[in-house]
Amino acid sequence: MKHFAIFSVLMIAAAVLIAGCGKSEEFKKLESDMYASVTAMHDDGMSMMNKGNDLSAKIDDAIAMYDSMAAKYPKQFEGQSSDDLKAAKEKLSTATTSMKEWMSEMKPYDPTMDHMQVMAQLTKSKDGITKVKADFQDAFSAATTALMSHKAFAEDMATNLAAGVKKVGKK
Ligand SMILES: [Cu+2]
Repeated sequence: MKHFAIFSVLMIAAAVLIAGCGKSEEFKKLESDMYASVTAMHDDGMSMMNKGNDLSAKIDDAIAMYDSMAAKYPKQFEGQSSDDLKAAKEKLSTATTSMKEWMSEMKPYDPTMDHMQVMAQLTKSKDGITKVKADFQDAFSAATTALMSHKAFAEDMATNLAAGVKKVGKK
């Protein structure tokens, strides 16, 4: 009789676990922590995407400026190009596309799903957004470098032109 009672308790415990709602608190916490971390990375990705759009607009301005200056002063612009700006813009656009793809593939967290499945899904999402963020970081540094170098060149040229004008004026 005693053995039977213990057996019954075990059967009930097993039944509760198998019923699904029996996901342990520990597993639930692992899942929700992981989900929170992926969500935070998504938010980072969103603000990176906004920053990417701003930089892309700045690059468009810089390319327009470059083209008009290069047309006006072909001699001074010899050997120069706007390829670095264009390459940086391409990188920004690729990162933005990856971010949008990642978002469209992102599945909502389903707490009723099997723990291992949830963790596998969230790990895949986290790896994906980690790569997207790295792509943005890479594109930002390319964009910043290109914008700075073109700004420096334009400033040098403005200085040289002003000096040239002064010389001409003195003659
Ligand atoms: Cu988003």
